[in-house]
Amino acid sequence: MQQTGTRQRVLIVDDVAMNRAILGESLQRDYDTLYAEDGETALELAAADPAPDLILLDIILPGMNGHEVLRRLKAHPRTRNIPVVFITVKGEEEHEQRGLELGAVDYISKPFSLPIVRARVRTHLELKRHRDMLEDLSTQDGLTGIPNRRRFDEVFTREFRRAQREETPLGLVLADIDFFKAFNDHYGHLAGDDCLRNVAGILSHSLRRPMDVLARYGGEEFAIILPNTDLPGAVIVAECLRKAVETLGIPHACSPHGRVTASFGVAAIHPCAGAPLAPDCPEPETLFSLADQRLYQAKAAGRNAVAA
Ligand code: GH3
Ligand code: MG
Ligand code: MG
Ligand code: MG
Repeated sequence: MQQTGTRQRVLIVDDVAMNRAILGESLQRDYDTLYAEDGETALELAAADPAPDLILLDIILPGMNGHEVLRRLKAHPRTRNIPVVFITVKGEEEHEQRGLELGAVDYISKPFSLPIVRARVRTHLELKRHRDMLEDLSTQDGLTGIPNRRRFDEVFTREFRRAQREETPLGLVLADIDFFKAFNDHYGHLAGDDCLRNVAGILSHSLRRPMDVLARYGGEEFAIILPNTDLPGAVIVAECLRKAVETLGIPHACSPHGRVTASFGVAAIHPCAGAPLAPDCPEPETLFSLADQRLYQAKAAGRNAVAA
């Protein structure tokens, strides 16, 4: 995800050192520049985090040529959406047509004019920034700034499939604020919104590993995806989150706990060697509904509790 205000990154792929130097010198004032002299290095840098925002790609390269590099970029979800501009001596119409058909956003013939390269780069990077903003808006929750349900569904399915493929465990925690309707009724909807922001903030701060994903998946409901975490591990995380919400100490006059608390349901898959598809949990939805049932058990057990 692109942070507003960060410098955009341009990957320059050319086997001729002089070309890399000329392009780099003209772009590095405004952008972070990365360099590759062959296709393999280009693919590696394109898949890195943070990814480049634009790739200037030569066609004639030792080994894998530029067309093949672009084909492979398009074949992977991680690199598919990085805009690619061909910049090449292959100026004939058929080459340009092939490049554009493969999915390049632009085609510049060598010898190039630096001001024109700079102008085109700027245009494509502006488009990329706008696309990143739209992507953020469509996957972030407006109130709390954390991933929304759409993003949760995407990440959850991806992590579930990865866990099955790599035979690693995957933990899921569902959290629901206790007596939140009464909180709104007593303190007002704006205070309710503040409470949601604070709870989202403390949940987010309490997660230590960058791969854990917290999302708001409903009104006062949150989900936490814990890659590589088995059930006992996920219970420890959930207990720590429960404690963190309680410790926030937001007064709640209508709760028997006297403060804002949340209940947690925990479930996990443990694919074991030789049986990657846990037979009782073949689909992400099954794991989700298991965590949801346990959330209701935590509610039934008096709330401010973790059930697994
Ligand atoms: P329980 O302990 O069983 O979870 O009870 P509850 O009152 O928390 O559950 P219920 O589902 O009855 O109420 C959820 C409330 O959350 C009702 C709804 O108005 C409130 N809510 C949902 N989204 C928002 C929001 O964006 N802002 C505010 N302020 N309130 C919200
Ligand atoms: Mg070349
Ligand atoms: Mg609820
Ligand atoms: Mg609730």
